[in-house]
This record gives sequence, C-alpha cells and structure tokens, in this order.
Amino acid sequence: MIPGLTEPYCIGDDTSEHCYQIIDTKISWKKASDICKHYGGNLVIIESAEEQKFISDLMKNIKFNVSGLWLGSDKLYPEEQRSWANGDKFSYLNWEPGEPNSHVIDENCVEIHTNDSRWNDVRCTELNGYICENSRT
Ligand SMILES: [Ca+2]
Ligand SMILES: [Ca+2]
Repeated sequence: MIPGLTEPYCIGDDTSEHCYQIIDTKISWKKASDICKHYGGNLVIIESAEEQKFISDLMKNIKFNVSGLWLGSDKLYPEEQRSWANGDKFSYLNWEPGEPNSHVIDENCVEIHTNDSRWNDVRCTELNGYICENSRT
C-alpha cells in the first residue's frame, strides 16, 4: 500500500476488483504515475459514469490540501490522438464547462478537481495529488 491519505477503497468481487487510493501529496504527473506503477497499478482511468460516481463519492469524504488530483492521461493533444495513458480512447467524459481548453500550451494531462470532481486539462509539470487504481480480473 502506498503511504498516503486513504486506505485503498475497493469495488467488485473475487473475479473482478478495482481498488482506489487517493494521495494528496503535490507531485508532477510523471512522478505520480511512477509511484502508482511501482505499487502495481496505474493512475486512475475513469471509464464510466459508475466509476466516476464511486470516485467522486470517495472524494466527498476527504478534506483536501490540493485542488486537483491526477488522472491517468498525459495524451490529450493532438486532439485526434487523445487517449488514456494505456492507449484506450475516452469512453466517458466529465470536463468542467469550457474544458479542455489547452489554456497554456501543452495541457496534455488531466486533473480531477477536488471541489466538484470535474476534469480539467493542465500542464503535466504542475503539482497535484493523485489517484492510483489497481485492477484485478
Ligand atoms: Ca478504471
Ligand atoms: Ca485547462
């Protein structure tokens, strides 16, 4: 388990289980991704409204120091090649209104806001907390 804010929260059953852990240490996307991988998972990939709801419900119970948590994509641009870090296309979206806007050049990474659980594109060198996902199927 990663030293962090929360214990892993899991959903699923013996054959298919997803566990999430939220960490509110401020680090870059790459460092966050490396830590998740070191512990056998990856930065969270949100594939459905159900998964989004599970995560936003978790977040509601936490008092955050950070305003954003990294999600598992550093491949937002160019837009026609947009995908999660594992290459999967986005199957569900929860952007803030007006996002993604690539406001600063190369807003290639995705954060989820801790106040409303909506997504924003942001530079990968910004410092955020993060959510790791470990899947077992
Ligand atoms: Ca997932
Ligand atoms: Ca943005």
